[in-house]
Amino acid sequence: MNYIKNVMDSVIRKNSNEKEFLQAVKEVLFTLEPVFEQHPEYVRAGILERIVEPERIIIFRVPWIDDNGMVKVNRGFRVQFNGAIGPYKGGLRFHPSVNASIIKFLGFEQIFKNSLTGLPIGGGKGGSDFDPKGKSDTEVMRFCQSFMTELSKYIGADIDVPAGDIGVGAREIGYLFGWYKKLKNSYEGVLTGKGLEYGGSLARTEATGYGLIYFMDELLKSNGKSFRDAKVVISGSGNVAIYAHQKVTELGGKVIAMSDSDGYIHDPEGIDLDTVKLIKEKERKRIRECSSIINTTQFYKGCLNIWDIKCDVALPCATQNEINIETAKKLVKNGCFAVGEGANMPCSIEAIDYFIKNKVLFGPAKAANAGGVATSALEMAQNSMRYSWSFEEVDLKLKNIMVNIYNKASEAAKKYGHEGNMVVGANIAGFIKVAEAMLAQGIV
Ligand code: NDP
Ligand code: 2IT
Repeated sequence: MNYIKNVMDSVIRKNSNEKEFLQAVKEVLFTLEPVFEQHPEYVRAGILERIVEPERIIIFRVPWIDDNGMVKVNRGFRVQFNGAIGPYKGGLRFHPSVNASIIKFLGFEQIFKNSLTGLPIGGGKGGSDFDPKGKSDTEVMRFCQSFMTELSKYIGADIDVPAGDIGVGAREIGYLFGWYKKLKNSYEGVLTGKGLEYGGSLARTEATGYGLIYFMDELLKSNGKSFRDAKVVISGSGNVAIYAHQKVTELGGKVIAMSDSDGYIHDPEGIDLDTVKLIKEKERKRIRECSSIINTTQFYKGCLNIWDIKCDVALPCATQNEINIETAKKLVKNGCFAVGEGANMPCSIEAIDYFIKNKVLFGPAKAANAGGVATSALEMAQNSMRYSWSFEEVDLKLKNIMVNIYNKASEAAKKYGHEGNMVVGANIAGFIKVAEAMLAQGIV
């Protein structure tokens, strides 16, 4: 369709050096063709031209003092991408690779993901090129305080509500929340992923990993398959990977490999989750340490080689572009029948096309990993009510949300002529709600 190609060309012209952002936009735009054929009013209202342009990007200096008294400077970002259906919502990533392209790709994806949850949250994302690895707790605290000193000018419980992502977990959220409260003298649900003692929601820690497995379980069941006795490979060993492992195991599957940025561990008997939790969550050490605790667990250098292992289900839960076309071919050749994206954009566009062409059951990130942000929205709801639900209540709501996302995406795929294609279905279902809200609200 010429219209979509013209919009894409203009996005390429304006953001030519932002390859991750261009990848994320391209992946969405070309799946929306059947929508624009049926909705000429979206063209007239410039919905597409508006949705690819962030409402606002804030970039700021973050100076802090390390334990040796040296001043360090990092760069902070917040992109408030689209506020049509609710306050901006999305995580903060602290990782040395963070730049405008990465934050914009994540913010763009977040618009559609948040829409799919069915909850009132707009799309946003932020972060910094700060690396929490190897820093002391006091260094991390000073960094978080400096970061929040600037960020606090732009966020609020009804404006923009950040949360965690890579490198931002319970410790960082605690420091960020404490400093916001001190600066603003206001106790509000301005962040999610908070500790249970100060306004966090039960099941938020588990939510992305559990949600991924609830979604994939639905996809597998609808195609006559299940996790029972499935051999599963999960990349990463952070928040998403750990709780995906827990739920896969509960459903009778066996997780045989996990990784971090140094390499991967393989255990044909099944990776021992308590050991991974001890090493990664508690001691903040490298995953290779697991092999010195468990005899049957072997460590191999090079994180991307994890996909050489023969598996039934692959769950990339580390970072963007972990799986390219060569890796996709290897997985298919080895008999992998399902891929679920726990991470954001872990598969390249060519890899996704290859999976779909080869009838691999594919759960795209926007749908499959939406459980985290959905539970963040449940945390916001509980904060507004000044009340909290039990673990079972939140977990049940999460499960229902994931099943609903699956149903919405499969119905949209069918309605627009791509039955069974969850990529097309998730993009279209996520897009239409935002497009309708933008149409109703006029040119803003
Ligand atoms: P964590 O920081 O808890 O864990 C990240 C894991 O991925 C670590 O094992 C890390 O290894 C590995 N990793 C990170 N970057 C790289 C890299 N460049 N190369 C290889 N390995 C890497 O983050 P999360 O588990 O929260 O996030 C994982 C993914 O899930 C991200 O894509 C995130 O955007 C996505 N996501 C997270 C949600 C959440 O609620 N937390 C919600 C939805 C999606 P190491 O320790 O060596 O750095
Ligand atoms: O990518 C994501 O959806 C997240 N990192 C979670 C965002 C959130 O606001 O909980």
